[in-house]
Amino acid sequence: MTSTDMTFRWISLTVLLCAACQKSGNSPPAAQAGSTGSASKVVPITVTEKGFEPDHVDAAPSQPLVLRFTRKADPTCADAVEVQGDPVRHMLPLNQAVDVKVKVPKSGELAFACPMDMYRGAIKVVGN
Ligand SMILES: [Cu+2]
Repeated sequence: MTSTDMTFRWISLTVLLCAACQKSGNSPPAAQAGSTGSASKVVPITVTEKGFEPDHVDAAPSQPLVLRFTRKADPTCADAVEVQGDPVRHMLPLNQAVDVKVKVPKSGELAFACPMDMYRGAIKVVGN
């Protein structure tokens, strides 16, 4: 009688645990399911008092790449970013992520910098 009682306790405990883990395990992937449709790799870059962090990004040759700049420093002269070969000056409002699509070359580097060219960074093409 005691062993039957124990078995029943174990079963109900297992059922309870399973229900709990299914609940917590299910919701996060569902929330993240709707990502961007493009296959571009997104690289977060933060603008701090020290400049761009990280200031070097590795990329595969001709890889579709998006630099997601978020400026955390204020004031800073890096309130905008210019990417080599891109005529657009991308303004960087404080604490707001700005996506900049870049054309990664087949080899070498692609530089980016603040408009005064004080803070610099570069995308390095690797694995060629
Ligand atoms: Cu500057």
